[in-house]
Amino acid sequence: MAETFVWVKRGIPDGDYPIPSDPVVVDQRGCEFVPRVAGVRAGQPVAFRNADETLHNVHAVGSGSNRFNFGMPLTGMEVKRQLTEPQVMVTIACDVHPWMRAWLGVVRHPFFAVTGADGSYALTGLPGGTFVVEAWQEAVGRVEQTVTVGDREQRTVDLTFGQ
Ligand SMILES: [Cu+2]
Repeated sequence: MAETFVWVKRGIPDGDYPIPSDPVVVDQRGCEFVPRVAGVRAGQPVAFRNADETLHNVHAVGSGSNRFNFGMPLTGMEVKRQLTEPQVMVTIACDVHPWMRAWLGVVRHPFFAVTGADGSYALTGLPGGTFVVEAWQEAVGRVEQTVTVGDREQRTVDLTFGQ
């Protein structure tokens, strides 16, 4: 299933995982958010852009500092914000166009991915250990699976959503 957010929900050791300074870009284009689903590190900048010749806003419906709302009145404008609290997922809405939705997975570590058109994903660089891997998809919800991986071992984890 495409546009599914996959992340390691439990088992990642506490530690200092460097946060990229490059922003994750979320565009408003053709009255849709592009991309619709993305992952971002807690504290990493998110660049919200408006490519349309119409008014949008960005309404983040998260907890704590992941809750904000600002207008995007100008074509080509960009506003950078940080979502600082780990939270999977934070809904991003445009109140002008109720169908516009995006979802950001805000994670304290770098072990997350969004599935491609073929439904595949890859989580790389994990240390060995036992992890809970969770998948979230907007229409069908969440599923999780526990997996044990050795150092430098490759494992395939197929996550199947129930009916
Ligand atoms: Cu809009």
